[in-house]
Amino acid sequence: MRVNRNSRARSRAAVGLSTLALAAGATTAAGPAVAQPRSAPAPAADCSAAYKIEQKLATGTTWRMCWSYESEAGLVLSNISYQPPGETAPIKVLSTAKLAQIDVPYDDGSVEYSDLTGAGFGQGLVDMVPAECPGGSIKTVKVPEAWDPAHANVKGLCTTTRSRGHAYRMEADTGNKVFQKQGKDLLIYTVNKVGWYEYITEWRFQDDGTINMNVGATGSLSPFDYDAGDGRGWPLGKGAKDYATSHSHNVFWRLNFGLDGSSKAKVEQYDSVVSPPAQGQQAPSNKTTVTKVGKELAGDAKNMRWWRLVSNSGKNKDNHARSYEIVPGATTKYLGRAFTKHDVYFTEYNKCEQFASDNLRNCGAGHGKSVDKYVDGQTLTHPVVWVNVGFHHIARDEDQQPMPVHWQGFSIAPRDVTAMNPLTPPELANQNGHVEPR
Ligand SMILES: [Cu+2]
Repeated sequence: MRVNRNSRARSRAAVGLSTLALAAGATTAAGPAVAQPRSAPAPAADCSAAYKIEQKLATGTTWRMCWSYESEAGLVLSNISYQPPGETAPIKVLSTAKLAQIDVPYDDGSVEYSDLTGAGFGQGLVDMVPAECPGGSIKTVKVPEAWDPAHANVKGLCTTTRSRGHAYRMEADTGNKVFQKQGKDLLIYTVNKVGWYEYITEWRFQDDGTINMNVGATGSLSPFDYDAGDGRGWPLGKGAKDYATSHSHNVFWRLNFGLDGSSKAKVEQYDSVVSPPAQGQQAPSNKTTVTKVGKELAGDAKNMRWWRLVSNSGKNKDNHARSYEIVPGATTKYLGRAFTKHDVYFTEYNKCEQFASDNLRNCGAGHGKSVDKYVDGQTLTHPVVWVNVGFHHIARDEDQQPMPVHWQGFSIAPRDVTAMNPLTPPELANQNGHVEPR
């Protein structure tokens, strides 16, 4: 038997218990433990000082946001804005951003975990030691519905900065001047323990407006999960006796954009098709077309395909509509579930659609509980973006012990948010568009 399953089961039981305890304290206690509708997260409008994150990076860009913590999804970042040098006011990017599920099906079909909604991800927030938040500070997080009410306050949220390497480099036309800048990032992360695993949820805000979101899996493989003798695992101990069962980690993020302060935005899909060289041409040609995504969409990544969210009203100083591009990360798509079959979902905002699967909110009878079901033909006026990044974990000898962090995630990058490179040095500020050589 897999004792880790028992461990997981214990975690699940604990979730149930805490919810029951909560329900017992409420006047309308009734129904199954996991189906309780939860109160919505606090509005993103503003936050008190304790829940504010504001970081001016050495290169002059300021990121501002609020943070909060949900019992299942864990860290929630809200009201996220970006103010690069040269912009007189913050530019809002996202209304809210958080994880929406970690789905973990085992290859032998024996079990599948919903780590956020069914295995205690939120309650599993752990204390960080100062050394794992180098150069930063660790905030105390009050975990709602903590399993151990005596330990509901966890030193669990690190905010710090990190150097990224070159933001750019360019040799001047004349002389030997080199324009170069070393990029800086704001990092925000938590560690959540689920069973034997520890997930690092990291948000990285670059000084050039790019946001990277990644989940790193570390901790350890279940020490009891070594019986995959059916060809669905990998031998880890001496010889070929201890087989660790392979499994997938399908991580979902939910991004509620608020570009330029408005939830209204358009979605566009771009595709490029390369054709063989025409007669007399040196190279193949490449034609890029845009498809307006007017209705809810379950999208599939494809070579030379990408998506962006375009502000309905906000424009940069070149009079170009501000937008953010979704930059996919490496993924191994798991085809076993309807909700894992697609890489990105664009759905019309619905407050009760909070999780990519096993949605805990009560959306009424007949309303689907997973993101594939949320896509049902509605017109997109306030799009919510769900991104699915999968990792098929076939364990290796190096996974013990501890297991090295394996990262999976993606980015969003500004496209026409500023009229030029936001870190352009003053000497080059006139080089926008066609410039006559002097
Ligand atoms: Cu794994």
